[in-house]
Amino acid sequence: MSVAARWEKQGDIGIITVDSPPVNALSAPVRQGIFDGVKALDADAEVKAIILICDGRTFIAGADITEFGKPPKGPDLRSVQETMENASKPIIAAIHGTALGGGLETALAAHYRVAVPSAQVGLPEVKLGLLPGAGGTQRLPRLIGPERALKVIVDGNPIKAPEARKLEIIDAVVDGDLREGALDFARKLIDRGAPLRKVRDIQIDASSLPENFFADFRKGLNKLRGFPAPEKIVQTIEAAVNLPFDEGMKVERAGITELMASTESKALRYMFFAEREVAKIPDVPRDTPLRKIETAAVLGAGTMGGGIAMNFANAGIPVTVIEATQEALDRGMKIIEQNYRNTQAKGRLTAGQVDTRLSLITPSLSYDDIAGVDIVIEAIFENMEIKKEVFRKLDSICKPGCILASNTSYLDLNEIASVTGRPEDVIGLHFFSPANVMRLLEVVRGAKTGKDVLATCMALAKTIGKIGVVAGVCHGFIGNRMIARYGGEANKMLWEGATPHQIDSVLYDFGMPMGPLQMGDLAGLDVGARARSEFPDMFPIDPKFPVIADILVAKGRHGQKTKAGYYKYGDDRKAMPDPEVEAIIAAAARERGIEQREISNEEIIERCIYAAINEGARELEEGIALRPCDIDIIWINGYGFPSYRGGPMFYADTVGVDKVHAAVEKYRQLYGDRSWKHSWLLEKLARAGKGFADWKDVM
Ligand code: T1G
Repeated sequence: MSVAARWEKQGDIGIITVDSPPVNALSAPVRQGIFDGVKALDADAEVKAIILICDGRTFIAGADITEFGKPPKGPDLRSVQETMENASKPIIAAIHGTALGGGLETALAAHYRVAVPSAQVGLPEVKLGLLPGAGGTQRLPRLIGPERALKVIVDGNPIKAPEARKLEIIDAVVDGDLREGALDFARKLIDRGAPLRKVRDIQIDASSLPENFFADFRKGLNKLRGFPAPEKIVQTIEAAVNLPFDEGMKVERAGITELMASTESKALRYMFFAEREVAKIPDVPRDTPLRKIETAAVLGAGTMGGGIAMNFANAGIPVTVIEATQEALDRGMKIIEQNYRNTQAKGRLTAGQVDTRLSLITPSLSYDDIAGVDIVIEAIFENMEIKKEVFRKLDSICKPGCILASNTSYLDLNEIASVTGRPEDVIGLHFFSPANVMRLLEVVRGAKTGKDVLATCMALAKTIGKIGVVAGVCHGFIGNRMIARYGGEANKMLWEGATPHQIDSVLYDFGMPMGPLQMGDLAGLDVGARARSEFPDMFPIDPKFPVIADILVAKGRHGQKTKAGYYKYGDDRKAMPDPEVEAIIAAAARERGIEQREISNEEIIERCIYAAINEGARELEEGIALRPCDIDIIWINGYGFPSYRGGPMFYADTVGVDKVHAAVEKYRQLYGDRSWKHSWLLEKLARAGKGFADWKDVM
């Protein structure tokens, strides 16, 4: 008997209990334990039925993702399932927590399934770039029909137990103690001599499918750029409809084998663990005591401040919003309400929920109203002197222990903290716009930020539905410092002859949600131009390549809002290439003696993406980023870098760090050190033939 799964008898009912924290994933010992338990109990003449149940927080949450890509050990999952399905007595899967992926597939190989009301079941493999590889694509369509099954598997989201009961994925929802409920269910099966119902034997009536069902479904897949799994899933469901079970299983096997080896799936599996890794701060123990955060305040009711306040209200935390004037406060509150009403109109919130959230947001003009809150987040002008003044005030008004956070995107947090008497309570919480939508939160750790403050803010990130990533203090922290290189190279290539449409198209095809120039038009070119003119030292400009956007703004081309920026826009706000812009740039280039040339698509990728990778490598050297996966999480959740490429640092490994390094060296020779500053880490990895996955080996 393996420690991962034990078995016992209670009267004439056998019970196999899986006990493999944290989520009872189907590791080799778990598979071996279930396999041996079924064999032993099936051979025991006294046993009339067998229950498969799990200890801990959940039923089996899937295959053990950490085993992927490693040589298989012990019986594979399909062998375990065959042993279950061919047992001589009924097997009942008793589900709590989440039965996901291989966990649900194991349950589908049982003859019956019961679950507690709070349980959820699902086949989320598509989110890992995979498809259910243990019969899920063949059994689920037999249980709930191919149409529903296809949607469930391509969607990948869990189904709550009551809904799963309706769909007949489970046979009973048991109230109270799951084990007792399962035993009771088993006894009833024995008493009524219930059949050994095998899901694989259920026939699918292909005639019930709407005409052209699969073809029509495929049309909806086009928006899933770069993800091969959904198409493969369609093929397996077609096989379930058209082929015998065992033939369909071969199609499934071929599909998952191909997907498992794909870069897209490796990237998504990497992201799965990366999202969890970034929550771990090497020098901050997991059990660091947290400060309570039961009330909050936000300074500034502008776009950022309003969005930040909504995050707290959404999490049920009362939040006071402070503004300098009644007019600004009223405007801010109006925008907040409008945002909620828009969500309500889309059916994602009820009127009652909106009212509840609005009731949690209190507008105020007085700092006195926030003297007792647990955390204050300053979201006002990006101006150091103004921020210092505000933090002096907060330091004098806020209660001891209150966390004083700045939403600054660029400024030196240590300098802000230095004007307070409590630098250990000062931290940066850099939200990405729109703050109530974007999942990313850069948690900027000052030199004196307390470990408990850091741990509290990382936990708060999770509470308000964000992914918190720790960043050190530097100009632009992790994300914006890298995006400046990315955008800087795009700007240079405009001078050198690439068109806005070419640059944006190449980067869109690479997988970015939108090219940098179209993004600039969307945000408003005047916004960046104003920032550059007000804070020249914050946005150092390469004198050889001034910012084209400033030239366009000077000509009244502010972007979408003026129907002209890098592109021209009709009433439909569709970006159309504008020969006038190309002429403006060409003329400016001639004036500056910059020779224009044909620029290849490959050069655009290298110069924008590799410049960012090089900057990311430098951030690792400086300790600004804790790990390459932190950088990748930031880019995927803050800038829409394609998840199927795993983030810029993961992407560098797939390209080959030596290739990236060679290109960086080439561009440094051509353009100097400004955007291509030397990274000894990149160089060391390249020379060692290693990737960022092994960066610690060379640090
Ligand atoms: N394998 C290995 N480790 C896993 C794991 C898994 N499947 N799921 C979670 N963990 C680890 C996770 O890394 C973390 O570790 C800890 O467990 C707690 O996880 C054949 C091929 C179950 C809903 O995709 O969705 O089956 O950081 O922080 O928020 O067809 O984990 O503590 O060291 O997420 O309470 C399909 C993935 C696999 C489910 C729990 N299954 N897991 O959420 O905890 S592929 C999945 C989850 C497959 C078959 C195919 C969630 C959860 P650490 P957590 P949580």
